[in-house]
Amino acid sequence: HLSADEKSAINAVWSKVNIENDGHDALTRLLVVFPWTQRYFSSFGNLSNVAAISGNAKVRAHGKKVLSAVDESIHHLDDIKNFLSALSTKHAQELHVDPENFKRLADVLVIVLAGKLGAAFTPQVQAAWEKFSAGLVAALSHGYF
Ligand code: ZNH
Repeated sequence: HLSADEKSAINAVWSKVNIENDGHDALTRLLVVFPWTQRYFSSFGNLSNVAAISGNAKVRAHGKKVLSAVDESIHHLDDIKNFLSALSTKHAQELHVDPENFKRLADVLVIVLAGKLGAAFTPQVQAAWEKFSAGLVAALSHGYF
Protein backbone atom coordinates (compact mmCIF):
# COMPACT_ATOMS: atom_id res chain seq x y z
CA HIS A 1 0.00 0.00 0.00
CA LEU A 2 0.96 3.57 -0.67
CA SER A 3 1.80 5.98 2.14
CA ALA A 4 0.42 9.51 2.25
CA ASP A 5 3.83 10.82 1.12
CA GLU A 6 3.93 8.40 -1.79
CA LYS A 7 0.44 9.41 -2.83
CA SER A 8 1.35 13.07 -2.79
CA ALA A 9 4.49 12.38 -4.85
CA ILE A 10 2.41 10.47 -7.42
CA ASN A 11 -0.10 13.31 -7.62
CA ALA A 12 2.70 15.88 -7.94
CA VAL A 13 4.19 13.96 -10.87
CA TRP A 14 0.80 13.61 -12.47
CA SER A 15 0.00 17.32 -12.14
CA LYS A 16 2.81 17.98 -14.66
CA VAL A 17 1.46 15.55 -17.23
CA ASN A 18 -0.27 16.54 -20.43
CA ILE A 19 -2.49 13.53 -21.09
CA GLU A 20 -2.60 13.94 -24.86
CA ASN A 21 1.02 14.92 -25.57
CA ASP A 22 2.69 12.67 -23.05
CA GLY A 23 0.37 9.79 -23.94
CA HIS A 24 1.36 10.27 -27.55
CA ASP A 25 5.04 10.40 -26.62
CA ALA A 26 4.84 7.23 -24.49
CA LEU A 27 2.85 5.19 -27.02
CA THR A 28 5.12 6.34 -29.86
CA ARG A 29 8.15 5.18 -27.87
CA LEU A 30 6.51 1.83 -27.14
CA LEU A 31 5.82 1.22 -30.83
CA VAL A 32 9.34 2.30 -31.87
CA VAL A 33 11.39 0.55 -29.19
CA PHE A 34 9.29 -2.63 -29.08
CA PRO A 35 8.17 -2.90 -32.71
CA TRP A 36 6.32 -6.18 -32.19
CA THR A 37 3.75 -4.20 -30.18
CA GLN A 38 2.67 -2.70 -33.53
CA ARG A 39 0.82 -5.87 -34.43
CA TYR A 40 -1.91 -5.10 -31.88
CA PHE A 41 -2.69 -1.94 -33.81
CA SER A 42 -3.16 -3.27 -37.33
CA SER A 43 -6.22 -1.03 -37.73
CA PHE A 44 -4.10 2.09 -37.16
CA GLY A 45 -2.62 2.17 -40.67
CA ASN A 46 0.98 3.07 -41.44
CA LEU A 47 3.37 2.44 -38.53
CA SER A 48 6.39 1.59 -40.68
CA ASN A 49 8.86 4.13 -39.28
CA VAL A 50 9.29 6.70 -36.50
CA ALA A 51 7.84 9.56 -38.57
CA ALA A 52 4.81 7.50 -39.58
CA ILE A 53 4.20 6.41 -35.98
CA SER A 54 4.55 9.84 -34.42
CA GLY A 55 2.45 11.47 -37.16
CA ASN A 56 -0.34 8.89 -36.91
CA ALA A 57 -3.57 10.45 -35.57
CA LYS A 58 -4.81 7.09 -34.24
CA VAL A 59 -1.63 6.66 -32.22
CA ARG A 60 -2.20 10.12 -30.74
CA ALA A 61 -5.84 9.36 -29.90
CA HIS A 62 -4.95 6.01 -28.38
CA GLY A 63 -2.13 7.45 -26.28
CA LYS A 64 -4.63 9.91 -24.86
CA LYS A 65 -7.06 7.07 -24.10
CA VAL A 66 -4.39 5.05 -22.29
CA LEU A 67 -3.17 7.99 -20.18
CA SER A 68 -6.78 8.94 -19.40
CA ALA A 69 -7.15 5.47 -17.88
CA VAL A 70 -3.93 6.07 -15.90
CA ASP A 71 -5.40 9.41 -14.78
CA GLU A 72 -8.54 7.70 -13.52
CA SER A 73 -6.41 5.05 -11.81
CA ILE A 74 -4.61 7.80 -9.90
CA HIS A 75 -8.01 8.82 -8.56
CA HIS A 76 -8.49 5.24 -7.30
CA LEU A 77 -5.14 4.57 -5.65
CA ASP A 78 -6.66 2.54 -2.82
CA ASP A 79 -8.80 0.44 -5.11
CA ILE A 80 -6.82 0.15 -8.31
CA LYS A 81 -7.29 -3.59 -8.80
CA ASN A 82 -11.08 -3.35 -8.66
CA PHE A 83 -11.11 -0.19 -10.65
CA LEU A 84 -9.17 -1.76 -13.53
CA SER A 85 -10.71 -5.23 -13.43
CA ALA A 86 -13.02 -4.79 -16.44
CA LEU A 87 -10.23 -3.19 -18.48
CA SER A 88 -7.89 -6.02 -17.50
CA THR A 89 -10.41 -8.66 -18.57
CA LYS A 90 -10.87 -6.85 -21.86
CA HIS A 91 -7.13 -6.87 -22.57
CA ALA A 92 -6.91 -10.55 -21.63
CA GLN A 93 -9.99 -11.95 -23.35
CA GLU A 94 -10.78 -9.62 -26.24
CA LEU A 95 -7.59 -7.83 -27.15
CA HIS A 96 -5.20 -10.69 -26.28
CA VAL A 97 -2.44 -8.30 -25.30
CA ASP A 98 0.55 -10.08 -23.77
CA PRO A 99 0.69 -8.61 -20.23
CA GLU A 100 4.49 -8.22 -20.49
CA ASN A 101 3.63 -5.24 -22.66
CA PHE A 102 1.99 -3.42 -19.72
CA LYS A 103 5.39 -3.40 -18.05
CA ARG A 104 6.96 -2.10 -21.24
CA LEU A 105 4.45 0.72 -21.44
CA ALA A 106 5.10 1.58 -17.79
CA ASP A 107 8.83 1.67 -18.62
CA VAL A 108 8.48 4.07 -21.53
CA LEU A 109 6.11 6.22 -19.48
CA VAL A 110 8.66 6.62 -16.69
CA ILE A 111 11.22 7.72 -19.29
CA VAL A 112 8.81 10.37 -20.58
CA LEU A 113 8.08 11.56 -17.04
CA ALA A 114 11.73 11.66 -16.00
CA GLY A 115 12.56 13.75 -19.07
CA LYS A 116 9.70 16.09 -18.32
CA LEU A 117 10.26 16.58 -14.61
CA GLY A 118 14.04 16.80 -14.69
CA ALA A 119 15.48 17.54 -11.24
CA ALA A 120 12.01 17.31 -9.66
CA PHE A 121 12.04 13.59 -10.44
CA THR A 122 14.11 12.82 -7.35
CA PRO A 123 14.94 9.24 -6.34
CA GLN A 124 12.15 9.41 -3.73
CA VAL A 125 9.62 10.64 -6.26
CA GLN A 126 10.75 8.00 -8.74
CA ALA A 127 10.43 5.27 -6.12
CA ALA A 128 6.85 6.32 -5.35
CA TRP A 129 6.06 6.44 -9.05
CA GLU A 130 7.56 2.98 -9.66
CA LYS A 131 5.45 1.59 -6.83
CA PHE A 132 2.30 3.01 -8.39
CA SER A 133 3.40 1.75 -11.80
CA ALA A 134 3.93 -1.77 -10.46
CA GLY A 135 0.43 -1.67 -8.95
CA LEU A 136 -1.02 -0.49 -12.26
CA VAL A 137 0.73 -3.28 -14.18
CA ALA A 138 -0.38 -5.87 -11.61
CA ALA A 139 -3.98 -4.63 -11.72
CA LEU A 140 -4.07 -4.75 -15.53
CA SER A 141 -2.54 -8.24 -15.46
CA HIS A 142 -4.99 -9.53 -12.87
CA GLY A 143 -7.68 -10.54 -15.37
CA TYR A 144 -5.26 -13.00 -16.99
CA PHE A 145 -5.22 -15.38 -14.06
ZN1 ZNH B 1 -4.68 -0.90 -23.91
C1 ZNH B 1 -7.63 -0.41 -25.69
C2 ZNH B 1 -5.88 1.28 -21.45
C3 ZNH B 1 -1.66 -0.95 -22.31
C4 ZNH B 1 -3.36 -2.58 -26.60
N1 ZNH B 1 -6.40 0.23 -23.65
C5 ZNH B 1 -7.50 0.26 -24.46
C6 ZNH B 1 -8.50 1.11 -23.90
C7 ZNH B 1 -8.01 1.59 -22.71
C8 ZNH B 1 -6.68 1.02 -22.57
C9 ZNH B 1 -8.70 2.54 -21.74
C10 ZNH B 1 -9.89 1.38 -24.50
C11 ZNH B 1 -10.79 0.30 -23.97
C12 ZNH B 1 -12.22 0.43 -24.44
O1 ZNH B 1 -12.47 1.11 -25.46
O2 ZNH B 1 -13.08 -0.18 -23.81
N2 ZNH B 1 -3.91 -0.02 -22.21
C13 ZNH B 1 -4.56 0.78 -21.30
C14 ZNH B 1 -3.69 1.10 -20.18
C15 ZNH B 1 -2.51 0.47 -20.44
C16 ZNH B 1 -2.66 -0.23 -21.71
C17 ZNH B 1 -4.07 1.96 -19.01
C18 ZNH B 1 -1.24 0.43 -19.67
C19 ZNH B 1 -0.88 1.27 -18.73
N3 ZNH B 1 -2.87 -1.64 -24.36
C20 ZNH B 1 -1.76 -1.55 -23.59
C21 ZNH B 1 -0.64 -2.17 -24.25
C22 ZNH B 1 -1.10 -2.64 -25.47
C23 ZNH B 1 -2.51 -2.28 -25.51
C24 ZNH B 1 0.75 -2.26 -23.69
C25 ZNH B 1 -0.39 -3.36 -26.58
C26 ZNH B 1 0.90 -3.41 -26.75
N4 ZNH B 1 -5.38 -1.42 -25.80
C27 ZNH B 1 -4.66 -2.12 -26.74
C28 ZNH B 1 -5.48 -2.31 -27.93
C29 ZNH B 1 -6.70 -1.68 -27.67
C30 ZNH B 1 -6.60 -1.12 -26.32
C31 ZNH B 1 -5.06 -3.04 -29.19
C32 ZNH B 1 -7.92 -1.55 -28.62
C33 ZNH B 1 -7.60 -0.36 -29.50
C34 ZNH B 1 -8.66 -0.07 -30.51
O3 ZNH B 1 -9.18 -0.98 -31.15
O4 ZNH B 1 -8.96 1.13 -30.69
